[in-house]
Amino acid sequence: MQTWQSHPVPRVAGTPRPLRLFDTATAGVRPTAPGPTATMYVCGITPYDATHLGHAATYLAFDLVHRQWLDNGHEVHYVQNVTDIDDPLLERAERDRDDWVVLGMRETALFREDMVALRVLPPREYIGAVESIPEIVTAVAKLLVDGSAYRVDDAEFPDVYFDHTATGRFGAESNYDEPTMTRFFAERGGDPDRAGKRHPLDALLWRAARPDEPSWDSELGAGRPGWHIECSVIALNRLGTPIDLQGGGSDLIFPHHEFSAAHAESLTGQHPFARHYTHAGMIALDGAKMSKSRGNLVFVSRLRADNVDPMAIRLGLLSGHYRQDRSWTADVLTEGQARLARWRAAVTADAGAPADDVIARLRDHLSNDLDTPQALAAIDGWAAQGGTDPAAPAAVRTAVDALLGVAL
Ligand code: 5CA
Ligand code: ZN
Repeated sequence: MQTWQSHPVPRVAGTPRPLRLFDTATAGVRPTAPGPTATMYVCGITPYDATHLGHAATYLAFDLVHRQWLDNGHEVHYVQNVTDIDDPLLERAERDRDDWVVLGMRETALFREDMVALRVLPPREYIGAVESIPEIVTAVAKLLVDGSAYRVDDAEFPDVYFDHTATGRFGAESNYDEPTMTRFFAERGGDPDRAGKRHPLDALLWRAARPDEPSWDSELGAGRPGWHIECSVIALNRLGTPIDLQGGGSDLIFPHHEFSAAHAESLTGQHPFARHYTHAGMIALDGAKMSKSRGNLVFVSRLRADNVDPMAIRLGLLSGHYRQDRSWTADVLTEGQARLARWRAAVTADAGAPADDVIARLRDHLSNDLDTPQALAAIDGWAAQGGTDPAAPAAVRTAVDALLGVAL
């Protein structure tokens, strides 16, 4: 898949701070410690609808991780997938009498445009599930050989499942107990009642071809991939293991990231798959979780079409902490717009308060588990202060550009 357009990230004067980030597996804020090249895999969209502000907030959180690592002098090898074949895509295409391939291409193109407008730095590799099928088949075949995977006893549809006990570490990523796992598995795309599974929690690796569904010929028989194995394989084959970070929204903690870790750990024999599993909170609209099934979605593309400045959207989403479930409201956008105007006035003034101190505080807050509310407050304080240093406005503008991704 084609990734989206990048933009230069300026260097910021002063001393960077190593990034500390919350890790779901160890349930605490820990330092990230990448080598010269930091490796990050963030789960991409399932392109059956336009990008809403919940998706955008999640990609913005990992864009800040990307920027903190760049500030610390690391290269960042960032990989993201597109789930361009899965049940929700097929269901939407059927509902709308659309072609599932065209639907996926159209929504992915719109997503790229939204990401460019929001100034989200692109992944180095942007990989679709469909183009990865040969890699996925090889991995599933390996899991079958070593006994981590099995076929259900069904002559018509001999689907392949992953035995969730294969690594002996299941639960290490989410730390959920079995009742919680059982509930989320059923709610989030799992099939606990599929006849022939060894255990209700076992996850689909390869779905044998059904009439009227797309399928691909392979050594496993004709079929299509399950969801979690897609992310394990795309990440492993490009980034190796362990990766520095696997990211997504908190609705991916279980089953998706638990299984993508378990699949990867079975394939490599190494633990952990990721040094950090980091999850963004859910964005709601006026108090109700923004979700496609509820239909209460605010699309980035809709706001752009209404001439809302994407930098005001960015500031609105960053005004809350990335891990906090929070609401998008008209006020959040209005405040984002007002803040953008104040900051623009301050960085185009002839002079301002000295920049060193505010840039140091910006770095301190961002390196502390991406504390954007405090980071934004630090810039607010500087902008309100005024001063006589003629070099300060340009220096703050550069720091806000590089570290917060906001073009003033
Ligand atoms: N393709 C899979 C991941 S491999 C998927 O979950 N796609 S998605 O389109 O449903 O979601 C894309 C990303 O947006 C995921 O990280 C998901 O956790 C996140 N996301 C979805 N809804 C929200 C929301 N309301 N608030 C914050 N993030 C959200
Ligand atoms: Zn994923």
